[in-house]
Amino acid sequence: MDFKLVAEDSGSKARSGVISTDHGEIKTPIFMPVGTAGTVKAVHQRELKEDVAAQIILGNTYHLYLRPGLDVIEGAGGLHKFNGWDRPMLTDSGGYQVYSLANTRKIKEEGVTFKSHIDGSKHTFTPEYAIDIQRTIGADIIMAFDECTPYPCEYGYARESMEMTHRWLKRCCDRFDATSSKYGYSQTLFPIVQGSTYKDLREKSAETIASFGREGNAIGGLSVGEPAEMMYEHTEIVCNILPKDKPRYLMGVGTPENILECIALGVDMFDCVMPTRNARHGLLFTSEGIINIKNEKWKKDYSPIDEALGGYVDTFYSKAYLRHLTHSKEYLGAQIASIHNLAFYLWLVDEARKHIEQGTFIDWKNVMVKKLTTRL
Ligand code: PRF
Repeated sequence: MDFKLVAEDSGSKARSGVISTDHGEIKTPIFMPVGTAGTVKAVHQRELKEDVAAQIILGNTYHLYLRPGLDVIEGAGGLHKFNGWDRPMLTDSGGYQVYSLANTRKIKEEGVTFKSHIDGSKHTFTPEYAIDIQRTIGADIIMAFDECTPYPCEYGYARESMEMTHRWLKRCCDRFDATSSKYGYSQTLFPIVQGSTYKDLREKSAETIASFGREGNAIGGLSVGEPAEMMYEHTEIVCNILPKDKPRYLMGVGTPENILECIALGVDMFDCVMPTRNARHGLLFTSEGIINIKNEKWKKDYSPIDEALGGYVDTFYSKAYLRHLTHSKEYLGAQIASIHNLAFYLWLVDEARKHIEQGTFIDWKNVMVKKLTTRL
């Protein structure tokens, strides 16, 4: 993997760049649609390319390991071959899903033992095993195994957890460096900063993570219920320490507003279930503001969903039709809304990139944030 900075904004810490992987390039800042189980819910791979313009998608170690299982993915020749997505992919390590989804998990120095949310079966993820699994899944960018602390979190617990995450990182790196990719293209490992909402811990963690000298770095443990201002504060602390010449990935963030604010702080990569999950409930992010497509207001609004985006579903289908589909719980409603919300997120980060490169980012961002938080 390689990262080249293209432009830096003069009015903020925003930057644009290009990540190169064996499955192609990613222009940053970028949003990565979440494809938990090897599929971005309700969206075809072809639509992801043509209508959403996704450059990289995410998969989850926890889910893919439990179902379909490693033998199935390895038999296909890795996740790219299995799901037909031939552009870059990233997998999260399970170091978050285990805490948010699995039942009765036990965290020890050796690793985490948990019960599957699917059938209750018992499993253990160690840092080494999380790497082995991600070697088998075969994503281009894989994540270190960490503990994401809840919010709020007592200082003592946050410190001990962070220190364990750092020891786990050493074990992840050792395993990663002692093994190689299985499918003939290269993989890279990103470590994850933790430290809850404590400034000194965040600084310590960012310094420790940076000292590992990996090709990119991630920020975890945020957007877990803390106020947005607190998330920005800690993102800023960490971005000011993580090396400038490597991509920075803020995990699980966020709303369009969160993304723009964090781009201004120097974040390059984002992922979140929000655009797809909200879409399935009829909540749309548009270039004019937020829409609940179920509202009476749209019953006879035959205007396109979002003409400014210019894509197929946004110019072809009307709000009234999408409202009808959503009310009728039709699959096509979820599909159109998901494609729309993702296309909007990808449009937003692409606009951000253009404004960074034109030197107009901050003024544009301030206008956009107002617009995007308006409920129509
Ligand atoms: N760690 C990992 N994945 C994550 C997070 C984390 O802290 C978050 C926190 N927002 C989302 N996804 N491994």
